[in-house]
Amino acid sequence: MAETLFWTPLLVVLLAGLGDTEAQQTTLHPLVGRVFVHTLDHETFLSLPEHVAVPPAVHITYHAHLQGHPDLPRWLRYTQRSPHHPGFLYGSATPEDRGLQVIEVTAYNRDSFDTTRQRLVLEIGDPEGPLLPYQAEFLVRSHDAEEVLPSTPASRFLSALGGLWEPGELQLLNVTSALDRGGRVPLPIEGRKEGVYIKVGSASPFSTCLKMVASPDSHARCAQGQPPLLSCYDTLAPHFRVDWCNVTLSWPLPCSWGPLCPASHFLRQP
Ligand SMILES: *[C@@H]1O[C@H](CO)[C@@H](O)[C@H](O)[C@H]1NC(C)=O
Ligand SMILES: CC(=O)N[C@H]1CO[C@H](CO)[C@@H](O)[C@@H]1O
Repeated sequence: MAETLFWTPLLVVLLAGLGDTEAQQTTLHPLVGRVFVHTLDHETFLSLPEHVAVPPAVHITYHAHLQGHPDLPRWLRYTQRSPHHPGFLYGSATPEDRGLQVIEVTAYNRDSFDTTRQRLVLEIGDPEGPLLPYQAEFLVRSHDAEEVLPSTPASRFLSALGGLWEPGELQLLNVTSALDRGGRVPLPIEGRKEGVYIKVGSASPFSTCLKMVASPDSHARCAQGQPPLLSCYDTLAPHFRVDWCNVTLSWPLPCSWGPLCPASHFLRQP
């Protein structure tokens, strides 16, 4: 009896396969200048009956492109750790992307060779709420992009970062794999990560500590291989290993922080 119970879900999976030939359609609402993450879950594409778990051995890969084009729109990237893992579409839409974009996703079952299609209708609009003029980008060396895209690690990063800002809400603006900025793929034997850039924005000003770590003095120390001027407790450690030599701040106003004002080449307007 126990055996029957064990095998039934597997059988259902084999029969269901990636059966749906009609493309499913989902509407999503990315916001201009805010990070957008859409998870391509195996569940969604397997069209399993309810309460049937995805067998751990299922291999699925995805291909996504803008309708009528071979590639994704420039702002949107695709990543997947392995065919066992979910895929992610992520990025930060620019003002030119406002409006409708239709993304076609094809899932390939690597075991059964079945394919399933899904259409994602992206209605890209402007965010509501206050402007976020204070923006900072961090290089997190301990993680790959896929590891910070799910909502739990992302909000964990934001709440840990809260200690380095004047109180106020922080929002995720952009996530970029260090590989997309010229980083190198680490050798697997090194057990190291590719690294990920995380851009955060707030309506509240930076803490003095954050201004100091991004100051020309701090960058000069880094350039000489010395530790940066981190005057506060690293609230992100040990979970997130931030490279404090690679913090970039941007804000819309002329800098009035005197010696803490970044050198002009570090100043980037949002
Ligand atoms: C997000 O990051 C990517 C990669 O660094 C960059 O090309 C893009 O302009 C950024 N988008 C926004 C809205 O900042
Ligand atoms: C990926 C990386 O390490 N980027 C930069 C981090 O900051 C140092 C010092 O400013 C630069 O030398 C790196 O290129």
